This record gives sequence, C-alpha cells and structure tokens, in this order.
Amino acid sequence: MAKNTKYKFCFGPWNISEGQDPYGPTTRPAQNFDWKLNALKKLGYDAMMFHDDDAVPDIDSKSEQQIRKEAKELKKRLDGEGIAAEMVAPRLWFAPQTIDGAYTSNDPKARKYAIERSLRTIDLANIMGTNILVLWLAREGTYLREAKSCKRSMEYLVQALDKMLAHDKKIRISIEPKPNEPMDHAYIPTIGHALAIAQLTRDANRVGCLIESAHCILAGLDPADEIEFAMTFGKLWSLHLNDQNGLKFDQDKPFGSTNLRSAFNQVRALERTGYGKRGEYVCFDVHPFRTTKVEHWLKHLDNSRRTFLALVEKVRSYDEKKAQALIADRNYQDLDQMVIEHLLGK
Ligand code: XUL
Ligand code: MN
Repeated sequence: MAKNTKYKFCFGPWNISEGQDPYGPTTRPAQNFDWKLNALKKLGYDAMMFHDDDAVPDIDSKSEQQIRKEAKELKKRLDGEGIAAEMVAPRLWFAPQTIDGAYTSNDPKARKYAIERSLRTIDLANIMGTNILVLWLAREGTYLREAKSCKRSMEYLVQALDKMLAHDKKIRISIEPKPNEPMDHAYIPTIGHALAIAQLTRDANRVGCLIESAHCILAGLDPADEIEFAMTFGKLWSLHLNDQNGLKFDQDKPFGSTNLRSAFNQVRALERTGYGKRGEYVCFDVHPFRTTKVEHWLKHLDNSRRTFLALVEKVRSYDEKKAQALIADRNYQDLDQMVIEHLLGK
C-alpha cells in the first residue's frame, strides 16, 4: 500500500482580515506582519503564501535594490522561524494602472506595467525560495462584452506568459481561475481554460493551475472533479480550500462550512490522486466572518485544518470494498446512504 501523505499547511497574511465589506468598515483592528507570522507559527502551519506587496509593502514606490534588500530580510526571517514561502503572486488588481485589466488591458502602457511587475515578482519568488508564481487573473475580463476582444485577450495573455517563462527557466506559473468578481465575466474562468491556454505558451510544462473550492462553485463546477481533472494532467501545483454557499459574492468560508460532503469529496480527490506527495501545500484561502471577535480571530484557520484532517480520516476509513460492490450492482441509492452514514459517524 502506498504511504499516506503527510500534509503541509499554508495560508496568506490576507487571511487574517479585519472584516471590511462593501457596505461597512473593519470590525477588528489591523495587525502587523510580525503578529500574523507569529499566529501562523502558533497555529502550527508550515508555510505562508504572499502577494508581492505582502512581502514588500508599497512595492511600486521602491527601487529594485530596496525590493531585493527587503525580500532577503524577509527570507532570513522566515528561515529563522522554519516557515517556507509557498508562492508569490503579483497583486495586479489594485494599482491605478490596472483599472481596465492588466495583461489584457486595452491600454498598452497598462499591459507593459503588468508584465514588468510580474517579472519583478518572479525575481522576488527566487529570493523567497519558491518557484511558484500564482496568477489570479482578477481583472482579465470585461464588464461588458463589447469592451474587449476575447481572442485578442488570449493573445495578450500568451504573450505575457511567454515573457514570464523566458525571464526565468525554473519558474512555474499556477493560474488561479475564477469566473467572476470583480469582473462580470473573466477570461480564464475554469481549470479547463487555464490548461488550454498553457498549451499555447512556449513551455506548456511550466504552466499549471491552482484550484480554489469557492471559485469552482461560482463556476457551477464540482471542486472535487476539478481537482481530479487537473491532477490527470499533473498540473495541480497549489490549492485554496474554502467553502461557498451558492452563486453569490466570493465568500471564502471555512473549509467544509457549507457542504461537508463536497469537502469530503475534495479531500478524497486529493488522497486518490496523491496531491501533496511532491511537496505541494494545502492552503486555506478562508476569511473570518465579519462578526468574529478579536479573541476568536484565528478560529477559521484552525477549524479549516481540523476539518480537513478529520476528513482525511473519513476518507481513509471509507469502506472502498463495500462501495465497489454497490457500484458493480449499480446500487447508487445505497452508495449514497453509505456516504451519508459514514459522514454521520454511523
Ligand atoms: C481572490 C483570491 C486571491 C488569490 C490570491 O478571489 O482567491 O486571494 O488567491 O491572489
Ligand atoms: Mn484564492
């Protein structure tokens, strides 16, 4: 029997958020990076994920030299704590230059800015000791169809990906698809789209994906199937587990909070395909509910991992033989009940 995976866990500084939403201000006071790193250590997590400006605040106003200096200091700090940097991602949706998109903006100056910032993020990833660049293509889409051409946008995207791949022969790009929010429609809404565009680049082997449970649900897809699909291509290099209650704003709820059975199936997909065996991390892109008090601020992270580990046990104790017999008999009625009772602990 293959050895069980020992999972490694990760979250980002933005996952200790303050509760702001479009209708109201923060409900918890902001904490600095040291506080968040301490919290990550205290919770027993293994790695942190970073946007470029999580690693080097106000990155756009700093010189290359200053950026390198701060990144090296951060790396030293992380090494001292025994914490890895899982990935770095350019935050391409915040700057005034990217109001109408980054790589697919209609403005050539914006496209140039986006590519240059991405190349700088790759340099940052190198200093931080990770070869994973995550691209959540936040504003690569439109509010209205007539504003851009999808075909032209695909060409821009491939050009940008090619520049990144040429800049560094070791970097691996993990595209994080999401179908909407902030855009009406995004150009890379699913894993299928991400893996298809990878094929058009100069080195398809170094363009893979990151699956976020909530993003799959927003696309009307089953996260477990998306996981097995990406793993079939050997392209799932990172993962954002969380939960989402149907088609509304991106909720980033604790893992398993809405649909425990779906969470069970996601863990089962990871176990069945050996996710984590090549060093990949299980990251939780979860946020506290706005109502969360300061003293309960880290619960969503601790609880998500607890649920994940409990579900690993559920997957490992699932009666596969009995399931196979029911499948052979096309008795999906009892298979359904068997899963329910297993989850209920019966
Ligand atoms: C947005 C989202 C981001 C990415 C990182 O929905 O999930 O936090 O994971 O840029
Ligand atoms: Mn995410």
